Amino acid sequence: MQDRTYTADAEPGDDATVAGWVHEIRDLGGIAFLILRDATGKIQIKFEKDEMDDDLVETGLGVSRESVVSVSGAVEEEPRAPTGVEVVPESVDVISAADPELPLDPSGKVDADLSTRLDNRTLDLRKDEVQAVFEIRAEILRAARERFREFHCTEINTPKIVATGTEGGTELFPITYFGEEAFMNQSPQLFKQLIAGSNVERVFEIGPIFRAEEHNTPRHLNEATSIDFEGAFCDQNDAMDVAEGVVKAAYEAVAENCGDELEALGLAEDFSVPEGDFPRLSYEEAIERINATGELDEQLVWGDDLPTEGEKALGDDVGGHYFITDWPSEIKPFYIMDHGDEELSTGFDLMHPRMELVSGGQREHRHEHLIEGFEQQGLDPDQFEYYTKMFKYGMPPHAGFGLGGERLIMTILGLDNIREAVLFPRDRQRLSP
Ligand code: AMO
Repeated sequence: MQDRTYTADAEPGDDATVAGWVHEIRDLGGIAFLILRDATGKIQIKFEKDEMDDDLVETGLGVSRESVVSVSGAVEEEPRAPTGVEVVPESVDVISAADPELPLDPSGKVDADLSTRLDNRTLDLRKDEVQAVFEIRAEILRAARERFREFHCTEINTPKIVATGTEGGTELFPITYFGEEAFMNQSPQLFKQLIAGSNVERVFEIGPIFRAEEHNTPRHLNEATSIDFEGAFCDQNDAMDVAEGVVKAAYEAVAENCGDELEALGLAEDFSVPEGDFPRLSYEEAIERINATGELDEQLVWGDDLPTEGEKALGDDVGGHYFITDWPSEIKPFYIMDHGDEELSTGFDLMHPRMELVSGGQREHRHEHLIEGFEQQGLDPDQFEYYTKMFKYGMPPHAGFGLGGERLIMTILGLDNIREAVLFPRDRQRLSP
């Protein structure tokens, strides 16, 4: 709309047209206020009933909450108004009247459960604290992109419809692709490696991954956003440096650029950026420390995957982000390289005390070892020939990682449920909206 002024830009002395949603109507008798809200904030519209045209008063005060209106009038200074100014209306135009029966209350006075909120995201996002999550999400992704560029990475986009999966066959969503079986991609893993093997060398991708996991938990989605890195001539330590840099950049950007949003979420006082280097514990040290906490009924032994309670106990013990390195090869994917000694892999995880954020490692770049890895994993190397073939034409050593975008946002903001970090989550129960 050409002549529209954002509420935040309305200055005393202006003749302005403001447009937005009816947040609230406060009727005090002879005087009444319509509080109008837009993306920049709220403004008070004053109705002096005896001094104004009846039709104008009726339209302005008769409109239902959350209707979209446009109001033209003089902007005046009013120290008692929440923003120090108010509009004295000359005309009120109801552009889109809202049904008075709202499925949720955007003023937040009445709480709604998460499911009602997700079913009505448009209304839910009218709340400052919900909008703040997505403004911060955008800032975190912007900061991640910027940090990757500082690490000389090129942003890539890889296919999401694929012929084969890599992260475990049971977790694939099958689809039909012109009569052939295909799948939604679980990870850009193989594609990012193929590009790192060209002389583009360092790449990143921020995009969707699809996991047909049955479990329904506060930290799993069936469609998540993965922040992926892959770099030629990198080993696992370089990849850990990049992962640490990206996670810290996200915290720093939120601290520097999201003051109002943190305020809306009630986090402004306590928000802090992680300090110092993230400790790097070997898997062996990790299981020893978990066993020493005494939190588990059974002691962990070499080769065990870390149970959620074990991760929690270790997270409480370490008290901040930390890496777990040198995992047993048998519990890491086939594309992760071993450390000379076949027992030990170069795989690593980056943990937040609440959950795993990242997995990564140096990759197997030797063609014959890669083929053996596929076979050991029970995968048919012939199906992956498009990938393995490129390892015959000059594949440098390379390393990378995948960082869960929603888990990053969730842990930075202390959200209880990962679904709060996604506009339209996909989970076991939710395919729409
Ligand atoms: P992985 O499967 O561990 O590794 O995934 C990497 C990170 O992605 C996030 N993540 C998820 N977040 C929410 N819901 C899910 N269902 C989900 N699954 C994964 C987690 C996890 O740490 N190809 C490797 C990465 C690599 O080695 O580069 C991979 O996909 O935060």
